[in-house]
Amino acid sequence: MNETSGNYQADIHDTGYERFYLEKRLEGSALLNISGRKTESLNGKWNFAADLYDTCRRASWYKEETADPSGRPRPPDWDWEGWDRISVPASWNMEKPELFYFEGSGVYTRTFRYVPHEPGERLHLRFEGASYRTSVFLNGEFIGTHDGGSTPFNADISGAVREENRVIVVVDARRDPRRIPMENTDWFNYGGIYRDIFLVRTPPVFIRDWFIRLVPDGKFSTIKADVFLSDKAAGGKALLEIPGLGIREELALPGGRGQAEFSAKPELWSPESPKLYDLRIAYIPGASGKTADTVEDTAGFREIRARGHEIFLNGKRIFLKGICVHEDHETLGKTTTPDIIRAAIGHLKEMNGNYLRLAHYPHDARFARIADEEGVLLWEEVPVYWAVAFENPDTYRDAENQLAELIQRDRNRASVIIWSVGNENADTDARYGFMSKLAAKARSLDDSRLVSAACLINHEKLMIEDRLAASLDVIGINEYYGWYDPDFDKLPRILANSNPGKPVLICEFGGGARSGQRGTAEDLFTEDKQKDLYEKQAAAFKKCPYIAGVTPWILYDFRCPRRLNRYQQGFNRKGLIGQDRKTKKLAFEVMRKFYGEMC
Ligand code: GCB
Repeated sequence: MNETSGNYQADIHDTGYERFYLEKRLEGSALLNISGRKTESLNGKWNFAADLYDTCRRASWYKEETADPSGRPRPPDWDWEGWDRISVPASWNMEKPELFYFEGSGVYTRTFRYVPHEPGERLHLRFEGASYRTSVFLNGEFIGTHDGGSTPFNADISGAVREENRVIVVVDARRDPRRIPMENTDWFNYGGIYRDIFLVRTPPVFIRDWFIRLVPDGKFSTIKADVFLSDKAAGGKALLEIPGLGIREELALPGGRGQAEFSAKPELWSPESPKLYDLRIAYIPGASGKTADTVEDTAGFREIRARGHEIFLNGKRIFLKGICVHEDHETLGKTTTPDIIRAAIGHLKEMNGNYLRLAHYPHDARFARIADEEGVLLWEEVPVYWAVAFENPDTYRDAENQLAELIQRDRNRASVIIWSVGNENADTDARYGFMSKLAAKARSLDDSRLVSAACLINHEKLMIEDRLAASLDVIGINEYYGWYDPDFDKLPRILANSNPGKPVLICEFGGGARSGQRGTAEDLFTEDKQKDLYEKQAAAFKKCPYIAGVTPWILYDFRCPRRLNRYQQGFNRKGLIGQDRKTKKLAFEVMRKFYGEMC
């Protein structure tokens, strides 16, 4: 009992209770590259409670205290085993009708058994994605908190794990103006542990990450490799082998990391020929030459560069024929599967496309892996979307961390050619500082890709104008002429007025159409109007020399609480295919034809 307040539970007066949970962070700097490691899945049914008032964290339920500090018994308000069961991974909104609109804290719990396989091994708990703020507890101990709804994170739980374990995960999906994204977005706010969760065993000192790429010098003959150990105090060497190229290179690892460049003549990766090589990295700590850790991965070698107003893949000019896609499924929400990813890639190829914009946040890690195999180029982005709290340093830290986690996760994927640092943000000094710093961060983590963002048009001068462009390699433009601005003729004028000096990607255009709704080219939400708009857009793009690619908005209709008219019914209907991910609208054929004609 709290004597001063006279209440039974002091926590009910503690408005700053969350501070404690923000002191220990699970962040990108500790992100483990799990490629080639054996994982033990914790997917399945977990006990779950919707904890609208965040009482698990306020009242420290994870401590499982059934007495107050004076020893007086206290009735517990939780009931782990008595709670409902819910699937992991899943967007909780899709699990039960009463959770459809739930945006609070959800408490997940389960038990697991752990028996070490090797003396001194470390055990990591790995999340591929949970939205948005995730606090992790094991056996009564607070492990750490992660912010960001779409990037992976892991916690070293070696100090807290036992043979029989209870893990508790609190996922808070509230929308908040300080978060990335902020509280207003044009998509549905799915919550929960919606991607895989598993355990990973490593040796005491292990290979935490690596980065292998072709040096982008136009010669296609130098490979650069970085290897990062878990421990900065560790040394020794790494042996990197790429058998398909006859490569066996040693990297010294002073201070826990090493870098090397070596000559090679790889067969280049491209959409037409997505050649991947197997690679293996062994960590050899001491003079005995004994291997302490090994990882395996695949790598494609390709060069992407921007020069003048063109983009070059492996030295050849390329027009990026793409489409945007959200991670949104009618029955699974934000949870995805390899089949769903392959089907989206199938639709892109049917459209004669070679490129996807994964909007507006990092998609499932398997997307880029499958794109590597299938030969699809990718734009990946962080949800620095609309009116982010650009002046808030904590918001910047969150955005930068999400960017770092995305880049570390996917920088070994040849398919990824562009990092985007944001979408349609109003031009203020704070936004300029925030986003140019993010662009610099992207470059510091990756010297082998292009950096972009969806930039701005000056609607008075009718030209592409955004001071952020100076920090980017490629200028992205979203334009909705013929839809939000019904005066389509502004588009050709804008394209003629502008002299961007860099390649421009039209990273959005489009209009809404409900599947099967017919009418004339004047009737809103008909397939006929959408088709007409696409025809006009395609004709304007063909005449513009500096457009290096386009990604219409969007491949599939997607759920969106802002879209409530009779045609939309809770969905953004700008898809070229309906929400069933099957029914094509008339404009699909327009894009198929346009891409078929573009080289
Ligand atoms: C945009 C946004 C996208 C929206 C789209 C729309 O410019 O970038 O997230 O969904 O427009 O449909 O209005």
